[in-house]
Amino acid sequence: MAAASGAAAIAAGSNSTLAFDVERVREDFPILKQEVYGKPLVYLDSGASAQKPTAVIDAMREVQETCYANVHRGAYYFSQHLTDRYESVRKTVAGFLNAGSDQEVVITRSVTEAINLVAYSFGAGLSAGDEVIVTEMEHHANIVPWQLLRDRTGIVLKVAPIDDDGNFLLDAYEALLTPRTRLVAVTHVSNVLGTVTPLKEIIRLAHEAGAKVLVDGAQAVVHGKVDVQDLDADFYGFTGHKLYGPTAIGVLYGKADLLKEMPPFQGGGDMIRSVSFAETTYADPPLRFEAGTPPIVEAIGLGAAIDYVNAIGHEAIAAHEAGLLAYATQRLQQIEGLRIYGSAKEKAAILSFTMEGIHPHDIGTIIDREGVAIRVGHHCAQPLMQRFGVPATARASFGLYNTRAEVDALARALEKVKELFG
Ligand code: 7TS
Repeated sequence: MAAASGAAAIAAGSNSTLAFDVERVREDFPILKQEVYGKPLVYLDSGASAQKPTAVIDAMREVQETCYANVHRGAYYFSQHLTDRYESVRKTVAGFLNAGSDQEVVITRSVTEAINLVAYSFGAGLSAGDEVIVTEMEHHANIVPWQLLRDRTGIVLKVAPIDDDGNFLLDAYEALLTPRTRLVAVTHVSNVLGTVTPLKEIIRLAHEAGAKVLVDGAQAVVHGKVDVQDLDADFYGFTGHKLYGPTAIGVLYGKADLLKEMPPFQGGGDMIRSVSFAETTYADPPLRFEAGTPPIVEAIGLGAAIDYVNAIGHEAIAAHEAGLLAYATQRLQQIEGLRIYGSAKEKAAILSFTMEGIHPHDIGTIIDREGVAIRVGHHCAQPLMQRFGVPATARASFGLYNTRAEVDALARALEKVKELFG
């Protein structure tokens, strides 16, 4: 696989945190040179989807230009070669999450698909009266699959609360656990509040109650190192496009003993051992859960994205983003009438806010003309919006390529919004 050009962002020396150079990182992302409305692009929507470095774009092009074929079926060179590369991405992901084995890594098309897979397949072992706990700050992707399961089987869905700052309330959660709790489905990082949930405690308490835990890691793998063995997570899902990789690729990590007992999610090629009209037997995991031609090129892109992030280093990225978050919080707090949602003790670089008397959509539209791209709306977390009594918020989310100058551009643009509405 092409060497990550992110290595360019690391100067000589062993301490990658000190060596992080955001201007050099930005060179890796061609789109950041674009202008919109004659203004430099200030991209503050990485929480929705991150921009792609040249290493990812090149890896996907290289595969399609030089060795493309279908995987897992060809007797010929290119198919075998690409099968090896596809399977090596499984190893890259296993290393990235510190999974015990690459056979615990299921390649999916998104974290949404990963969660639906667990809801359908693990959920097949649940029956009426069994309980699943989610939290108030879940993305719809970690709510609706459980409601569909509830409709199919009669499980009981419980909701663990948060406080007004967005902190996860461990005691209230513990009180929800019962002998009927079979699964806790919880986000690692809230896509609206930035809250980092106390996962180790959540998982320990769930296990004490005999329940398994599925973690939605969509916003977490981007901001810091994840170690599924240290967490003792039973399932952990994430999505490629927020991790500087392509769309239509995701991952489900699952403990081997759990995956082994789970029935297939979808039927088709690749997931079988043998098929006859009388009876079909299924492949072992992870292929049992990868029906049909997989997202081959996208998997190669994900592998390149992980190599890129690894080359820069999680510590360096986390330190850079923590600095941006602190600076942005301080800048935005100076704007009169601006309210920030989410000030949890541990927080990732996501800033949701409203401005008194101004609809978030107006904020988004006006600052767009200044070249500043943020997300406005309910962020696919309508129950969380209801929790805070707002229909929508504006949200700036930061990636490894963002700068303090861009935070200043955001603050200036928001001051303009105020002037217009003042
Ligand atoms: N879970 C969380 C925590 C997310 O933030 C998102 C996407 C998803 C699941 C779904 O990811 P997908 O790749 O399967 O679609 N979040 C957002 C967002 O915050 N703005 O746009 C998409």
